[in-house]
Amino acid sequence: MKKLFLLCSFACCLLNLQAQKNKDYFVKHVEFPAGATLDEKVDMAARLVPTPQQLAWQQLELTAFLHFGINTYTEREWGDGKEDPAIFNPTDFDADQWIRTLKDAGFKMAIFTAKHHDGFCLWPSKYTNHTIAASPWKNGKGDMMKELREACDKYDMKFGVYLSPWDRNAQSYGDSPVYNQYFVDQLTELLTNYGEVHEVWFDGANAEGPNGKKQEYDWDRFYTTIQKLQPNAVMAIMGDDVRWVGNESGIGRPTEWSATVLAPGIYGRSAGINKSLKINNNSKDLGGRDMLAKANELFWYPSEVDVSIRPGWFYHDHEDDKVKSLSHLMNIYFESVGYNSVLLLNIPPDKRGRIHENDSTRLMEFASYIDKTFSNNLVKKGNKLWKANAGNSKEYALTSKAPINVVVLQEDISKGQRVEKFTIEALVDGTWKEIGNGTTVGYKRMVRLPQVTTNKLRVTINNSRLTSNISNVAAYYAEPIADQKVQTVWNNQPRNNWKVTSTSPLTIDLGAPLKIQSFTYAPANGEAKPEMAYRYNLYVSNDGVEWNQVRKNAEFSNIMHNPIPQTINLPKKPVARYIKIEATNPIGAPAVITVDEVGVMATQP
Ligand code: FUL
Repeated sequence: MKKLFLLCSFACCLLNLQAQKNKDYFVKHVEFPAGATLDEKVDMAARLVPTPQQLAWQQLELTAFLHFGINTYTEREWGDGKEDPAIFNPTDFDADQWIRTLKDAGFKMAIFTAKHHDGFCLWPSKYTNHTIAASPWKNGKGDMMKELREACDKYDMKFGVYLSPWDRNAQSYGDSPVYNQYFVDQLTELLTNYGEVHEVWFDGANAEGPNGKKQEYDWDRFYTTIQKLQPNAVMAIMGDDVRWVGNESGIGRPTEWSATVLAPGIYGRSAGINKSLKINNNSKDLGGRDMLAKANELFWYPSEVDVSIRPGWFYHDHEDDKVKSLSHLMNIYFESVGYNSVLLLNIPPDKRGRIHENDSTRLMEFASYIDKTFSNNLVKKGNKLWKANAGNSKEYALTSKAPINVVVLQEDISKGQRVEKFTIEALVDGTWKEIGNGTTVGYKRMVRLPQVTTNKLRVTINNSRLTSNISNVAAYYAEPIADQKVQTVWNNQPRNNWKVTSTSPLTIDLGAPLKIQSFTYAPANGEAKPEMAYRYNLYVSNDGVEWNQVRKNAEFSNIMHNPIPQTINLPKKPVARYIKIEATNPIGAPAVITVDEVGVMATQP
């Protein structure tokens, strides 16, 4: 008996030790001990976790890039550094409009090209004359980074900076220590004078300096400068917190390991490691078992998908009609955010210094579509943590029998990325039918499926590294997106329930209280008319008596020249039965808007 007791205690002790071991996490980096077996490597890989900064960054999901600078005025994508600052003269620079638009579109951080490869600085750097101080904008007295900072503060938007290491204007470029000092000085200005910075983006593009010498960057020094001045910032691309997905087309990987064997380019040893593993940012598999077997180190180095809403990164007039369609943008969204990545979508402000109407209209459509699709999760209790071992399944009831075509899975990555293979089944006519499968999950995996009507799902974790922590299972119905060129869904409410209670200002009783996501003004037949609306105030009400003003002195920008539907997103989604729009035409007289020219996207409250 005593022997049995001792044996049991010993076994318990071993189990405890094992549990203890499994609780040990490695933050951001782990080196495998010499001679580690594949099983030991897999065990360690499962316990590699992000830093708090990397985790917070991943949770942003949607971030925006704003390429703006001397190229905006030259039709070029890469300036050569010889541009005359005199050409830089935005006529209507409006930081508020940039950030308000991004906020309305659901973005959580904006990254600005403080300096692109041409070396022209959007802030009055003390260390060069090639800055906005030498431009006619605000007579050389302006500071764009400061105005952008203030707008970010106003709209609670995180602030990031793109500072191109490659500088085609700096004379010292290629004279490594001198240029490195110059770069650190500029970095210090940006990271000291503009409040909190959450992402520092160092482009990988590089070229020979004017004297033919190659610039050897002092990445260690750049890195410590960031850590010292902005400890909450992640360092992207030529950094070791955020990895470039490997293309600029907005396409992620269906198998996306944040715990990856790809060594970040800024370490001296990285080129050798990546060469011996025969991998680069573009490789298909950066963290599977085959790769673990060959590797000695592993990095928490999650992927960022950067892509422009237009063909170019900078604004060009001729691309005004080439803004990506909603279906294209949604495809990008599903293959970035839905593939365990953060989307960094570039919206290049135009020559005026404003986000162009075509881009903002598309962004609002994008936001409404995402809102509409993902505000109706059909899975019950999907966010109850499920600790799944390989082979485990779990059934999830739907709120009702309904058509679905998207399933979202999430792992609690603060405990590591672990799922290696999963299957999704739906109960159809009493039998389980496989409707989807995949490999990695990570922070978020969206699986698009052929439409199926069901009231129950079964998720199986076929392969897992240790125990997977499934933090969310959700299902949605995403409406098919029709021809993008002509059709935009901007009203989803039956108009026969509506009653016009006043024509001036136009006031509509929607028939019942609704949760309003957006309001659209679509000039009849897409035509500009003298009496059309330009400036407006928008109100909502529950009783038609007390009004809540949701937009004040706003404008349907450029609607006279481009009379396409303009959508006003209402991120707070007010619940209201009445809407009222007070509008004036382009010369300030009362505008005429008919009920058929407005629409709302709304759900039941
Ligand atoms: C590239 C740059 O060369 C492009 O101009 C752009 O800034 C893009 C985000 O990164 O490497």
